[in-house]
Amino acid sequence: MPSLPRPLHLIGAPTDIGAGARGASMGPEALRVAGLQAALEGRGLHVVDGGNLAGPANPWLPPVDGYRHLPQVVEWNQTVFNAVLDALRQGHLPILLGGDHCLGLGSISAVARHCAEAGKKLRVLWLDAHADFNTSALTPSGNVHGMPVACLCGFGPAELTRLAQMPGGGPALQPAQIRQIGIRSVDAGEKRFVHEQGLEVFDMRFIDEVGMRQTMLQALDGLDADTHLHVSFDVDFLDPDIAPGVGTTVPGGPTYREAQLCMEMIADSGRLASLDIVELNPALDVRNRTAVLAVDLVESLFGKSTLMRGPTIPSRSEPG
Ligand code: 6HN
Ligand code: MN
Ligand code: MN
Ligand code: MN
Repeated sequence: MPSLPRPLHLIGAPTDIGAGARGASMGPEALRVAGLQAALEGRGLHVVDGGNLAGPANPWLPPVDGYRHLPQVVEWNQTVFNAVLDALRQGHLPILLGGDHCLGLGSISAVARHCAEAGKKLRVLWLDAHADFNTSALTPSGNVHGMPVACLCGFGPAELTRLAQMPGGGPALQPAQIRQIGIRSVDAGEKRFVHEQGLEVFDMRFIDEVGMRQTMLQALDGLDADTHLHVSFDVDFLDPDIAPGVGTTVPGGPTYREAQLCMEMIADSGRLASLDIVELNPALDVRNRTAVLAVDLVESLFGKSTLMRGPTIPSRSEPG
């Protein structure tokens, strides 16, 4: 049974502090220009745009001890953490407009903290071409946008792994709470670490073989009324043919229809309670088309479908 619609709260985080290319700092404005708020309001939802957060500029420096811009990454994530936690405590559904994917750390740390306070279970869907499971020892780049999942699981610098301040001092997430979908680029050391930690990865090979529908049934399996579902949507999840406006394109991603089905099935679960839209890079886009596509997909994520009522598909809605 879907929960009552709560106000959506847009939080802009205009930075590319963790990325390997400049430009994701323009993401929030590109999503606004593409009509995000009006599209969601068109679905009958109440949308509050809280504007943009502020933080340090990008000094564009090489890595120090395996991290690029760690002090600035910490500052941005602390600010995102505070804003997302505020929105959740107001009963709003936060939508983080990135910004690069290092901000998933602050956002999901806040969600984990909120779930701990509210006694809710947490499931995270990580839609991405990349596993983002590097550490300072494994990273080929030093870019922290390749590390947020590892940091959320407790593998990273204390300033980042302790952001959530979880009861008992543990990490924000356990690998068992995460489902990664669309993965097709994992670095060599990162791959070993993903296996070691037992992350559940629905990679493109899996999606090719079983299809997006079966993939999503598995990724969403076990959600109940006490589960908070967080979606971290890295726009490079999408095939670069339809979504060129990202810094780290990887060929062979989900098609338009596969991505729509993914979003529609998440909407059908009725559990979506927080969202990141990250890695959109307008400097690399073509006439804002990737932002327009992201808005289209987010509409589906919030329940837009082609027909009011389609023919019945066996076991389309899972019992429970
Ligand atoms: N993203 N695995 C590469 C790295 O530098 O660690 C790419 C990471 C991309 C991160 O797209 O959010
Ligand atoms: Mn990512
Ligand atoms: Mn990515
Ligand atoms: Mn749509």
